[in-house]
Order: sequence, then C-alpha cells, then structure tokens
Amino acid sequence: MKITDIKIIVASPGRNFVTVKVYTDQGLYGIGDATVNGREKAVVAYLEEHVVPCLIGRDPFQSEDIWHYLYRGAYWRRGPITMAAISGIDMALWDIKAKAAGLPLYQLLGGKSRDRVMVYKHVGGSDIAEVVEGVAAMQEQGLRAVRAQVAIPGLPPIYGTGDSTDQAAGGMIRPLPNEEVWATHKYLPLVPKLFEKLRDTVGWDLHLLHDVHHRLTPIEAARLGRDLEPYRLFWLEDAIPAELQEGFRLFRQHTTQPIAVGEIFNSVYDATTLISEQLIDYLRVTSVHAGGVTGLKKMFDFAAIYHVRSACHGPMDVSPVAMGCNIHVDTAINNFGIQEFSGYTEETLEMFPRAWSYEAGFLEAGEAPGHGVDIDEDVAAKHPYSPAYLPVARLEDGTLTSW
Ligand code: GCO
Ligand code: MG
Repeated sequence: MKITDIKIIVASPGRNFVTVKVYTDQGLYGIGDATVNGREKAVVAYLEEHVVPCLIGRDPFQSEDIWHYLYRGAYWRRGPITMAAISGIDMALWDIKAKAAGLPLYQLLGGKSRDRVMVYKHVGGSDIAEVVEGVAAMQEQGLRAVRAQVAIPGLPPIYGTGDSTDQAAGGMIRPLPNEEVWATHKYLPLVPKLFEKLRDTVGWDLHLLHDVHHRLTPIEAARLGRDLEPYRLFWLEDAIPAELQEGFRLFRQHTTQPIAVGEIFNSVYDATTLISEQLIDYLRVTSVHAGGVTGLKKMFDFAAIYHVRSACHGPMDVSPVAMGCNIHVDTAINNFGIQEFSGYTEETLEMFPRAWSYEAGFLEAGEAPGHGVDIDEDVAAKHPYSPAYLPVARLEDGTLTSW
C-alpha cells in the first residue's frame, strides 16, 4: 500500500479544528487530528510545506518508521507544532492499518483491558452554591468523577474558574486574546471552602477534581495541596507551571494529594523527572499533542513502570478524532486512570461521525474498524476557520503571569 495524497481540512464548528486525511492507492483513507488551539495555521503550514511532500509514495503501514522519520529526521525535534503535525499523521496511519485489518484500533494495541473508560466532566459556577448544585446534578446523571471550579470574589471573571466562559466557545476569544486579572491570595482560601461544601453535599463516593491552570508557585501549590487533603481529591491538576519539573519535588514533599499534569506536554522528555522520581500520579498527555497513538503508547508504557496512570486531556479543543484515539488507547492499556470529556458543540458532533459513544459517565470505543471517527467534509465546508485565542493573564499590578 502507498500514500497517494494528504489533505488538511481546517474548519470551525464552534472551535477551530485541523484535520488530516491520508489517502492510499487501495482506496482506504485515514483521519487524524492536528489541532493546536489558537495556533492552528502554524500546524497547517508545517504539514503542507514540510511533511506532506515527504510522505507521498511511502507505505502507510510503517507508522513507527514514519514517526521517527518526522521526529528525528527533521533535526528540529519536539515542540507543540511539530508534534501536533506528527500526531495528525500518526493517527491517520493507525486508522488505515486498523481498517485494513478490519479491526477496531484497540485490538492492535493489545486488545481490551476494560469494556468502557471512566470520564470526568467539568462544572463551574459564579459562587460555591451554584457549583455544588451543578456537581450534584452531574452525580445524578451517573458521573463518577467531576472537576469543580468556582469564580473568585473580587476579581472579574477569569478563564477556568467559573461560569465566565461561553460554553460553545470554551473560553476562546475572537478575534484576538483579551487580558484577564489573577490574584493568588484571593484564590487560595476559597478552594478548600468549595470542596468542604461539596463533600458535605455529594458525599465521599464521587471523585472530585480541581484544575489550577498552572497559576501557583511550588510552595503555594504545597499549601493548597495540604489545605485540600481533608477532602480527598482524585487529583489536583496543573498546580504549578508544567515546565518546571524540579518544582514538583517541593510540591510533592508537602502533600499526599494526588498530582496530575501534562496537557501541554508533547514528549516523554517533558516528564522523565516527574515520572521516574514519582512526583506525579496522573500523566495528562493526549493523542493530538503528544505524537498520536504511537506517542501515547510510548509515554504511558514508560509511566506504567513507575505506577503513574493515564488521564488523557480531553477538552473540546481535542477534536472527536483525537478523542477516539484516546479512547482506544484508554481501552487497551493496563495503567488507565481516567479520561477527560467536556463534550462538543452539536456542529462538531455533526462534522465528525464516530463509533465512540458516551453514556452516564463512561466512554466506549465502539467496534468499527480503525479508530472509528470520520470527517463530513460538506459539514466542514459550512464552518470556515475563524481566528480565536485563549485569554492572557496579568496580576493586579499588570505583571504578565501564567495560567
Ligand atoms: C483542561 C484544560 C483546558 C485547556 C484548554 C486550552 O484541563 O481541560 O485546562 O481547559 O485550558 O485545552 O486549550
Ligand atoms: Mg487542565
């Protein structure tokens, strides 16, 4: 079999998605996701100018060799743009291989280690009462795990803390990023109050999670971890900037709160200290940013040696294609932890016909050959690309800060 053509489709059914379609001389094609939120066109150029021309005529079954050809062969390795491009191609190649075998992708990855995968969804609110109500409603819908975030009194609405974000846009700002205000001293005392109230109301069976969006220093994160210990969170996510692996030593030594990080990682080298020193409990890499199915398998297998579990990033900027690949990997690996699933707009679901399904807190991969997700190009054509950005954060005195 030979690769004959590769098409890159950019569309915005509520969010911008970059989708790769790899064609072969046998009539089979494969689909991949190569979206980098807010930087979509950079991946398109990388693929069209530098990747597609090198792959025409190659054997699509050689996914491992092509992965290394694009990773090592480029000399300029790693980075979100390079790795998203590799991810999109890799997903499409695994899709072709599994379709040719007539098997769902998880069968090629070792078969089923579980029938369905546990997910967590998000709840936000403008005050604690609203969040508690939202979490209780999720529990009634059968969710086993919920991420809870609350707006901070005294600050204007800020991304990821409450209901400030427009659900369909997932917090994306058009056409240019706005600037938001952050104050750690207003946030730190609030979060334990939220989880105290949540435990009083929803009890101890529901897994509760919280995302800090990289906003604390290691010692501030240590404080928050300690203050949250009585409420036994499933995890505390992205408490400190993810690139400071050594910072997790300080954080870890002060709290028994399980720690999750990795949604912005694109290579195992982002996490070798974190994993080998057992500084984290959950690795949040995802197929679209960490090198596709091949990249995820390598990273989760390495993590398994150190008892670190998987927790693929799955907000609405991870397209239903990457979600499908995540679910197949989640189904096959032994060290699965949890899968994030924040849902999609109706238009997005219409644009990506799929075999995976969601029901009452769990996702199932489905039995269609390949990863089971396709793209409806007629629907895609109705939703042209529209620039959108994540917000930028500043401290109250104007200093630019992480989020
Ligand atoms: C999460 C994430 C997202 C990111 C988004 C950025 O845990 O789901 O933090 O909400 O902010 O993916 O593009
Ligand atoms: Mg997050």
